[in-house]
Amino acid sequence: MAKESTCVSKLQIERGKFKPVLPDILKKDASFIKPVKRKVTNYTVGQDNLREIFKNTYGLPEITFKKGVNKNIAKKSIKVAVVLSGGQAPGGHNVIAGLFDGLKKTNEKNILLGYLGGPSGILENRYKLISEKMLCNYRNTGGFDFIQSGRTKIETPEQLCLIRDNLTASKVDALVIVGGDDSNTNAAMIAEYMKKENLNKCIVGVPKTIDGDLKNKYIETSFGFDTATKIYSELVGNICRDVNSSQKYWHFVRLMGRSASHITLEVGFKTQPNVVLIGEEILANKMTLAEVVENIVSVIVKRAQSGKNFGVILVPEGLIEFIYEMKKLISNLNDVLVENSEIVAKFHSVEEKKEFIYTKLSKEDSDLMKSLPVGIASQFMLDRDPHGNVRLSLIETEKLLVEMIQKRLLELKRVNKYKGKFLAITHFFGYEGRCGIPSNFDANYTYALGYNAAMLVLNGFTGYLSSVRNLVKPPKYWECGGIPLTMMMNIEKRHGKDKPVIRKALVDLNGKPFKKFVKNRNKWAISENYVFPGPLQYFGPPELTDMITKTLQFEHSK
Ligand code: FBP
Repeated sequence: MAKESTCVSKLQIERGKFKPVLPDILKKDASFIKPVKRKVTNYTVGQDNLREIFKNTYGLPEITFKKGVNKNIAKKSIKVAVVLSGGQAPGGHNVIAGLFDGLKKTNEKNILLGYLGGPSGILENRYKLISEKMLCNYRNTGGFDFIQSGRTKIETPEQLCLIRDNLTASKVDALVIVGGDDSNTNAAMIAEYMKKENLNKCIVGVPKTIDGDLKNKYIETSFGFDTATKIYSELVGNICRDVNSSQKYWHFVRLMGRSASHITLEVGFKTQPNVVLIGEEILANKMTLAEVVENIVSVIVKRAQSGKNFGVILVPEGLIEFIYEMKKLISNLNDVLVENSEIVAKFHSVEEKKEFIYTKLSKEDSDLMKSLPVGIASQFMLDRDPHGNVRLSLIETEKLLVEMIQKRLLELKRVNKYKGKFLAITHFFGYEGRCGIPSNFDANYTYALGYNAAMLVLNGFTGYLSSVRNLVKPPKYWECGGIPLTMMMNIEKRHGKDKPVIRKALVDLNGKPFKKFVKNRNKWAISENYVFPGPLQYFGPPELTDMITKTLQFEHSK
C-alpha cells in the first residue's frame, strides 16, 4: 500500500488499499489449476508464409485453465522477467503486481525482475529485482514509471542473439512482454527464436493498449482502454456542457487511438456529440478528404439554420490514414522515405526534404501533398516510429479539417447558402488518459492478466498471449488461459517490406457497436443529446465504479 509522503496523493493512498478481485479459477493453488488444451482447427487457412516463419511455434493449441490437479507445475523456483513495451496504458503496474503475486504464492523463492525502459532494457541487460517493498507503492497506480517503457523493435538476428545471451546470463526462465500489437509481435519472434535455439525459455505476452485494437475472438479487450476512454469522456462531456452553455463555438476534438477508431466510438457513446467520425467507415466508403469535409459542413449548415452555431466533433487520431487518397500518399511516402533514407537524412530543413521527396513521388501524390497546409505536409515528413508507423499523434488532423471547413463555409456564404458564424477550437486528447489511475475494471483486469501470465509460465507455455475472458461478468467469473500469438498474426507492409505482425482489430462496420452508433448519429447531429459522464469513480455505488465500456456491453449483448 502506498505510504504517505509529500509526493503521494491522498487518492493514491486510498487507492493503494484496493484489493483486485481475482477470477475464481486463479484463486486456487497453482497445483489445482489445470491447463486444458484445445486444438485450433482453422489455424492454418491461407497462412503458409507464417507457418514458414514460425516453424516452431505455429499451430500451438489454445489453453484454458480449469479446476483440476496439475502435476506439471514448475517444481523448482523460477526466475521471470517482465518488460513494459510501447505506449503507456492504465494498469501496467497491476500486471506486474499480479505476476509477482502469482509467482510468489506458488513458490516464495520464485523471482521477478523488471527490464528497464522497454525492450531496449533486455538488449542492454538493464533490470531491477522486484520486491514487495518496491512494488507496494505502485499497486493500483497509473503510468509505467516503476520500470518505464520504450518502443525498440526486436527483429534482427543480432538482437535476438543478444536477448538469448542476456536471458541466459541472468538465468531468466521466462519473459513476460506487456505490449500492443507490435510489442506482442516482438514476443512471438523471441518465442520462436528461443524454441529454434532449443532453449527452455517461456515467452508470454499481455494485451496492452489504450487504442483497443488488440482484440479478437479470444482477447475481448486490451487493458487501459476502459480507463483512458473514461478520462477522455469526462473531458469531452465537459466540453459538450460548455458548448451548450455558451452556444458559440465548434469544438474539434481529436482522440488518440492510432489506426483504429475504437476510442472515438466509445467516447461518442458516452458523450453523444454532434459528429463522430469513424475512420473505418470513411475508408470503406472510399471517401476523399473533400467528402469528409462536406459531410461535416452539412451538419454545421443545418445547425446554423436553427440558429445553432455550436457543436462538438470527435475526430479519430488515425483519420488521415483512412482517407483513401491520404492512405495511398502515406504508404507511397513511407516507401520513398525508406528507399531514400540516406539522401533525406542529409538535408537540413524539412522544406528541402519535401522538395526532394516531391521529385520521387508520383505527380498525383506530390500534388496532393503540396495542396495540404504547409504544417500538415511537414508533419507527414516526421520520422516514423521504430515499427514503421507514421506518428499519428503528431499530425494535427483536427486543424486540417477546421481550415478546410472554414474555406468551404466561406464559399457557401458567398452564394447565400450559409448564414451562420463558425468559430472553431481544436483539442487533442491522448496523453491525458494514458497514465490515469486505473478504473476498477482495469485494476482487476490487469491484475488477473499478470497473475494468469504467471500461471502460463509456471506451466512452461511459450508463444502465448495471456487471455482473460467473459469480461462482461464480474471478475469472479472471468475465464483464464492462453492464446497462441501466431494465431493472431498476418503479413503486412512495414518500412516497405512484408513483415509478420499481429493483426490490428479495427472498428467492425458489421459489429453491434457501430450499428448502434449509426442508429443514433442523426439524432445527435441536429439536437443536443449530450451526456456528461463526469469523472471516473473509484469509490461509491458499483453501478458507477464497476461500469464496463459501452463497446464491451454492445459487443456482447444478445
Ligand atoms: P501502443 O499502441 O503502444 O499501446 O500506443 C498507443 C498510443 O497511445 C497511440 O494511441 C498513439 O498514437 C501512440 O501511442 C503515441 O505514441 P508515443 O507514445 O510514442 O508518442
